[in-house]
Amino acid sequence: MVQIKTDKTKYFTLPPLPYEQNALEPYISARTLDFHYGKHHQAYVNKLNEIVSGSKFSKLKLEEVIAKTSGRGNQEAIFNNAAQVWNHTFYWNSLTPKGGRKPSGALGRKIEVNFGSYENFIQKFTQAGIDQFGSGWVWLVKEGSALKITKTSNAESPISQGRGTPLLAFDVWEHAYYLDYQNRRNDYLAVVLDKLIHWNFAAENFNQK
Ligand code: MN3
Repeated sequence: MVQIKTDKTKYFTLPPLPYEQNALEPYISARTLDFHYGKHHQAYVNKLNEIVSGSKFSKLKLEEVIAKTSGRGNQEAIFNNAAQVWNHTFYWNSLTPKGGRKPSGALGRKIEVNFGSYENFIQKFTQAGIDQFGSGWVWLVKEGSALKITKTSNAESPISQGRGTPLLAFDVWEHAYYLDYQNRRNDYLAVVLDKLIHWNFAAENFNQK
């Protein structure tokens, strides 16, 4: 699981990208990362710091802020920004310029058993991304002994909903793909699943307890 560092003076900080901004080209451009990481992700961090300033939430870990504000209507702004900080960090770690291989080991076998084949998994995951109406996320999750593909809206995630351990996150907000793929969310899903998935990161999450 990703640990997000906290800086006591700023409460929450933007974690460094795990690769260079142009490392995911030509599949995700440096320009997209400049906006998506440098502007959108940074803005969630900035907004979160602004609205928790002086409150009890400024002393908590990011995961605790998410847990304590999830489903509380009056804490919606704190929840949305905290959850989006967490979700994006998890998403950057779900991608790697060294993708393009199938998962191996225990996770590879589990995907074949659970979904019938790796190709079936890709087909179902892509369909979930296409079917997510509006802004949201698609996740590969371990829930009990099963793997599941989960869709969430806006800032929601499996951790905010208590629905298992996330293995991979996939951002399907328009800002994730519009500069490179315009309205073609299906092309973004197909290319990134084929070229950029960080299966070793998913396996680390899968192998936890
Ligand atoms: Mn995003």
